[in-house]
Amino acid sequence: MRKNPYKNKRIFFVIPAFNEEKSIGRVLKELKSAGYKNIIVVDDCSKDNTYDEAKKQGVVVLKHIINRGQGAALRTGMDYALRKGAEYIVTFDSDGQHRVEDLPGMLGPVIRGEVDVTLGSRFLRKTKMPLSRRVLLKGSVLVQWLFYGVRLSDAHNGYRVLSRRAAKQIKIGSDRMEHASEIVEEIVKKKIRYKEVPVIIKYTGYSMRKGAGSFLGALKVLFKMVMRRLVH
Ligand SMILES: Nc1nc2c(ncn2[C@@H]2O[C@H](COP(=O)(O)OP(=O)(O)OP(=O)(O)O)[C@@H](O)[C@H]2O)c(=O)[nH]1
Ligand SMILES: [Mg+2]
Repeated sequence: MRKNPYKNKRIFFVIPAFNEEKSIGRVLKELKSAGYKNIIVVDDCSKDNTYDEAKKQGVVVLKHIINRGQGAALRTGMDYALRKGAEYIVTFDSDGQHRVEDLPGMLGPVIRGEVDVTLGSRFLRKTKMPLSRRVLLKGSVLVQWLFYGVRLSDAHNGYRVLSRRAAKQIKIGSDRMEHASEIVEEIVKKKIRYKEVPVIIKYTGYSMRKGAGSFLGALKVLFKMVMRRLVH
């Protein structure tokens, strides 16, 4: 496990969580044992024990009283982190797919002031992933390129680091999964300096069984991305 090399920086984690009682405890333990302190979980009205499991780890747990979606949860967590004086904000998943080992690589370019945002990319390194995911993710990359004019290697990766300045500039209006393309759109529109950083996303039986997983769900996100572009 790589320890936090930036102990003197105010790094805040915003972790959206929906029905992740099985994984949230382990994710939080790993972050804490690597020396990361300011952790905010946003429980989006989970039906299971996500809230209690997160609370047990002694981190801040915010709760939505209805399920509002991952985009809305990020907004809640980021607003809170900014109010608490965050210098850097990391958005990190609660289902165990993101690796703590990738944090120094993600944080470095922002902390050194080279860019204001780093976006994790699972396509800059050879990554094992199910074919259905590869096809859908590449579909989003294509939609983002054709409809938004932004050419990234990965379009829907929840692993990001934002400087305080970038976090203040980026407005997330989409409550659900479309927020990922909206964030990229905001970065480009507001000319925020960014860089993609290779990360490994872990695909496990657990991650595949739940979540945005369904093919239909992913197609819906793609459709909404296109529609958003057509009406804006
Ligand atoms: N707050 C909140 N979090 C959510 C919601 N849906 C998903 N999440 C969280 O957002 C993160 C990513 O969601 P996933 O469903 O795993 O999406 P993904 O990783 O892009 O897609 P997969 O490849 O299917 O895992 C996880 O930490 C989820 O717990 C939601 O409605 N509200
Ligand atoms: Mg996931």
